[in-house]
Amino acid sequence: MPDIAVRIKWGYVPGQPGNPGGAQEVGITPCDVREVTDINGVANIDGADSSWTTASTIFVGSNNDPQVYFGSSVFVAEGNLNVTAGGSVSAAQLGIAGRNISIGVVNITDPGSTVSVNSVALGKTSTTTFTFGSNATLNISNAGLLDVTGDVNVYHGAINLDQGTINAANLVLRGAQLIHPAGLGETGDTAVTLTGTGQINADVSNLGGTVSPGLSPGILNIDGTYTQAIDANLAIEIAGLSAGIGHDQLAVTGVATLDGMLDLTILDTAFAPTLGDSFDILTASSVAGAFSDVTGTLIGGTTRFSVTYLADRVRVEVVATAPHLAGDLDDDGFVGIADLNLVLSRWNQASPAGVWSLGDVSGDGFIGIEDLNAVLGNWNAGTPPPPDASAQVPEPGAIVLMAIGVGVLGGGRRRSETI
Ligand SMILES: [Ca+2]
Ligand SMILES: [Ca+2]
Repeated sequence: MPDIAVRIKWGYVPGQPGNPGGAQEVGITPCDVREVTDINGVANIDGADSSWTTASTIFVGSNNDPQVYFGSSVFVAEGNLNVTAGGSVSAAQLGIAGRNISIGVVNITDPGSTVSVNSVALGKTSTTTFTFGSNATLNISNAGLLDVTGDVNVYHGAINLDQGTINAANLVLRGAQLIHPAGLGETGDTAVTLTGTGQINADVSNLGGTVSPGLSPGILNIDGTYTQAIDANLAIEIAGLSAGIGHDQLAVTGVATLDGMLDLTILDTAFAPTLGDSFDILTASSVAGAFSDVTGTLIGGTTRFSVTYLADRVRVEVVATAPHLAGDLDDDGFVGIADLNLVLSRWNQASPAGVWSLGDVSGDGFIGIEDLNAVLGNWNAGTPPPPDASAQVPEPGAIVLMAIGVGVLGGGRRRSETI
């Protein structure tokens, strides 16, 4: 008979008023409590001799109540479920932050720590709506295990893996595919992310979220298929040549079916991609489809990332291109305020040498006056983007004043740095 080590403060448990024998909830306010502004609950399942077993659903944060209370009736329900040092939880389902404005955090960490359920939902449990203002987080680390016989659905929220494992039939990132609950008149927040390193034994469908392998850079393994839809995003960081250490990789054992966005980011100031470098950012048994949009492809004045779809992988290669419009650092075909802001936003910082998209036009691994002059020296060149998509262009006089001011500042710092 395992010990039970559950601590719930201000939550309510089966048999208590408001929840007669219903689901076990961590950090839940009963629906008829309107005056309460903060309800917090914590359950710690700590140690190999600790377990929490229920035949019903565990809600962490708040459950799936269709009502939202505004004004004086707004409340925040925060729940935390921590499964550590070999503790185990078994339940029918796990719901995290299922109500608007609620916060739910589940941590599963250490070898032997396991949460076993039939299904998991982050955000509202509906296929067409999502919670807004809620914060559903599932962290699985250090060999922790989420063992699901059915599906994991992320309607809104984040799954963070740090050498953790998820077993499931399907893991579905919904996010941007969802619409706001009808009639509430609020703008929804659709952020859905799957981040980190570890093992997912499931078919993964990224319908409207962002998959970010690695904790700067790393490999995320999927034993199953990976399907990315038009509204979804794969974020890949590049800081070196080897997968896992130098750059992110999504390693899929099944078929990868691709659409949507690939977002490339050069990360490390010590690494600048050079002509001929290549990076296998996704591996699979086979690759179908292609990303509909790729961002972050500009490297230098004559080099770019090019995406190649091979039979069993997606490879990003550094290729030569015709000379790029001088000073167009953000690669929109126009030299203007966006490019100036890019230089100023990284002013006086180290940079991968010669990476235009990070501001280093001069190739000295530093964002400074030479880079500013490269932008100003070709100001207004190219074709301006549509007016509704562009920022205000400052008066010429303001540009001169700005350049003078930054020039004095930049020159001074640059000199002091080289002494
Ligand atoms: Ca530009
Ligand atoms: Ca520079």
